Amino acid sequence: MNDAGTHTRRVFSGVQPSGNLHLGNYLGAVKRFVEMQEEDFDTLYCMVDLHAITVWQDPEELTNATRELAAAFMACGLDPKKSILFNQSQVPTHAELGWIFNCVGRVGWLNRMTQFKDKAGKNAEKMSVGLYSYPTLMAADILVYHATHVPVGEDQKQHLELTRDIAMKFNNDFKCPGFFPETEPIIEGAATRVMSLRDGSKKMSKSDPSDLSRINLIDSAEDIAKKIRKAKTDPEPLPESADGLAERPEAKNLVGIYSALSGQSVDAVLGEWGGKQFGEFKPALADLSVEMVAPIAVEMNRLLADPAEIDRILGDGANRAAEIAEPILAETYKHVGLLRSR
Ligand code: AQP
Repeated sequence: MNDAGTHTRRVFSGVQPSGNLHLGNYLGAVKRFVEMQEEDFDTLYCMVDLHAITVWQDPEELTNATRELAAAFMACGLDPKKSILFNQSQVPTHAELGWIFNCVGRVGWLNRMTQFKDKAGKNAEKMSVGLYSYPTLMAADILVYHATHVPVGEDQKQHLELTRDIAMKFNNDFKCPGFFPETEPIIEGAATRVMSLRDGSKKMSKSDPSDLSRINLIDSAEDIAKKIRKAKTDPEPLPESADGLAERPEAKNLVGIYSALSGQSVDAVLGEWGGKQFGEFKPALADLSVEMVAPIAVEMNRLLADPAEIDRILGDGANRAAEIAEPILAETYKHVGLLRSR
């Protein structure tokens, strides 16, 4: 808490280093991270590697993916001088508070989480315990900094509601009103739910087996253009207004991407493109996507040429993050009654 007795305006958000960052992560989350870095907030952005290992990760690839994600963050505009950039496993307080929250959260609450059901499908029995308790660790990631605001895509809304439930239960159980803040989700990225380019009913995702389903930020200009050209569409021309997109998920997705990348409203995009065929619209979308996304890969490759510098930035970020988190964890232990004598 600050001198005024309120929580410092602090942003925390994380992305899993579980594969290439894609356009959905960028438009749903990272673009907003960059804007919030320039606003009146302390900002912490984390590569949540402990979340990534809730499903199998090849160890060498995980290390590389963590550096790639750090490079992607910086190439998108996150500045380690303005924001704290770090990977989760270097700050052990996340896991320590996560355990306490495993004891505060209820099994019934976790049973309602749709992301676990989506990821586990019919194989719930074979999933790791970590995947099931993912949301309690996510609550710890946020609350170990007393973060007040969390920018995320729409798919994370339910996890943030759980974070608030855990904060409130902790504050009630241990009679410490206001100790953990009621964190506010910021679901207002340029496009909060970008869908797969191959199936407009599925979200664009790192783990989709088809690389054609997503635009990776590391993709070359040629690949970006090819993926837009091959994106699934329907045979109708684009409608004149947003209502006409209601039953057309693929068209809605491509128009949404155009709108987010150009900064124009969906109605403005349809004002220009309504009545035209995808044969005309797709080349324009490909050009716009290449213009906006391809420079990110160029900068990422430049940063990745010096992995030692990336490691230095993450180490420095972890030290700065730990300075905020450790006193909050120490106070949490006191509330719970856990003895600390050293
Ligand atoms: N398709 C999307 N549209 C908008 N926002 C999205 N986000 C993810 N996909 C979309 C947002 O990106 C942030 C980081 O996500 P994450 O990597 O931590 O986890 P995720 O949501 O599980 O992402 P993926 O791509 O779907 O990864 P896999 O396939 O590994 O599960 C979050 O703020 C998320 O909302």
